[in-house]
Parts: sequence; C-alpha cells; structure tokens
Amino acid sequence: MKKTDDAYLFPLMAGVLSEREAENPKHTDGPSGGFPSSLENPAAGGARSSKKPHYRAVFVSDTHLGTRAARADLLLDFLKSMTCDKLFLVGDIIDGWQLKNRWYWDTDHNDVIRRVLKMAKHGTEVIYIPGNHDEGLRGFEGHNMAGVELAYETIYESLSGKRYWVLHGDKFDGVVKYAKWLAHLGDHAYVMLLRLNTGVNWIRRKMGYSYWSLSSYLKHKVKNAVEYIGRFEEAVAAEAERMGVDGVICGHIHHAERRFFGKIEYMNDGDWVESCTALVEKMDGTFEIIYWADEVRERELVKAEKAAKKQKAVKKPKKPKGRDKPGAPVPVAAE
Ligand SMILES: [Mn+2]
Repeated sequence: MKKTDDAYLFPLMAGVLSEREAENPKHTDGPSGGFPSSLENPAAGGARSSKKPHYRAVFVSDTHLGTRAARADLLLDFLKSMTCDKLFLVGDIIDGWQLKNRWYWDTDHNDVIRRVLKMAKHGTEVIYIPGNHDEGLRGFEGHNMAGVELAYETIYESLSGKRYWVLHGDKFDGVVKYAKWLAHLGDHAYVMLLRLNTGVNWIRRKMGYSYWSLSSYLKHKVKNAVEYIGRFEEAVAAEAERMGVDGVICGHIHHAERRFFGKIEYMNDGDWVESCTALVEKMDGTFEIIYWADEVRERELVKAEKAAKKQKAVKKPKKPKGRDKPGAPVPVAAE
C-alpha cells in the first residue's frame, strides 16, 4: 500500500462513524433508512413499495466535497431519489487539496458520505475511482473501505454487452495541451505526458503547495472552453479506441456529454459544482444524462401548482355550505 496523508481518510471515517450513529432509530429516515426491503434483490423489484427509479448503474463525479462550491444538498437529494445495482464515483469526490487551505464540511457533505455507505450496505456495489483532487486515495486500489471498492480505472459492461472504460480523465490534461505536437512525438512521449499532470501535483502536494490545475489553466489559455472540451473528448476517445473498448465514461472537465467519435461512444457524467449532472444506465440498457437541478426546479413548480389548486378547491365549497343551512352560524371571513 502506498503511503498517503491520513487526513484524506477523515471524511470517509466521519461517514463511517455517523453511519454507526445512524443505527440509532432517531437518525434514520425511515424504517430501513429509506430503503425498500427488496433492494438486496432487485430482481424481486415488483414488490418495491416506493416509486423511486431503479437504475442498472449510476455514474457521478466531480462533487468536490470539502469545498463550499459543492452542491451537496442537490447531490444528497439525487442519491435519495433512486436506487441502483452499481454506483460509480468517478473521481474528485472528496477535494483533498482543500484540506491544506479552507476545508468546508457541513451536515449535507456528511450525509452524502453516509448515504453512499448506506447504499453499499444495502446491496449497491459502490466503486470509487479517485481523481486528481482525491488522489490521496490513489494507491488504495483493490482495497475495500466500509463496502466501497477502490479502483484506479475499470471496465464497465453494459446490458447490451458493450465494454466501457471508466476513468476520471485528468491524465489527459497534458495530451490536451500538447495535442498539436503529439503527432511528432510518438508513443513513448505520449505516455509520459499522461503521467505528467499527476506527477507534478504529487510533488506540489508533498511540498505543501496548492493544486495546480492544468485543465483550468488551459481553459484560460486555449481560445475558448469549447475548443478545450473538444480536444479533451477527442483525446480520451482516441485512447479508448486504442484500448479496443466500445466506449468510455469519464468526468474531470465538468461537462456532461454523450456523443460518438467514430465507433467510440464518449460519455461524461459532468459535475456537482455547477451543472449537477449524473449519467445513468436504465434497466432497459439505455444511457441518459440526468440534469438534477432542472428536475428539482420542475418538481418544485409542480408542487407549487398543486398547492395553489388545493387552496382554490378548499375555498369553494365552504361558502355556500354555511349559507344554505338555515340556522347554521355564518362563517366570518378572516382578514
Ligand atoms: Mn478532476
């Protein structure tokens, strides 16, 4: 096992501890913590009492827990809204770089970790692929922490039998920067560049410097973000093709997307700092990007409309009732 900052483990440990606390009924959000009892066996899902959607797989990345920018409230809401066979945490889940600066951790951040651990406990296979912001967890590949399996990268097989390479994506930062040169440099330099960003930041962390994001630097350097995103997507898809897989699922650039590059299906699950998106594979094998902020907005609108309708419906029958009945006290209108 590689040596790592113990501090990285703090949020996970905090989650484990509060998960134990949650055994106490007053902390749970339902008889079985909000989980249908049939969750362990999704095949018997017909008996599921809740209307929650059940997915074959859910991919979430770039939540940046530990920073004020993380939309932990929306993420928690999303995690509670569904159940799934497999949950992939595709990197930058806990922002370890923030530990050195201003660490931010509130109950929502804690509840997200607790929720994930609860899902793992109730039969969801949880796979955590660290990114560049939680790279302190890199080196623990193959280990299992409180039911969460740590992996460097993995291959996911969809219902249709397609093989998808699942990775965070930061190792392409160098490739994106030197895209034009790469044609002349050959394979060896290419592999070196893949490792460059990770290496540079490993040294920076050891020396106590803050994280230097090559990707955000490039977003400013490259003419526009669209061009940067396009280059990243192309580089990842090209590598996927070289690997002989059918597609790739990643995060890192905070830009949710589903598109084809030739035969390679490129999918990015986005982020939970701005766009609040997740990638899901439904039980019928189709993939979809969920825009959770939009869903919540819609839900609130419907709720408000229903409440308004209810108010109208309650008001109407009351008035004639009092007047029609002789001798009944005339209702006094409240002011
Ligand atoms: Mn990243």
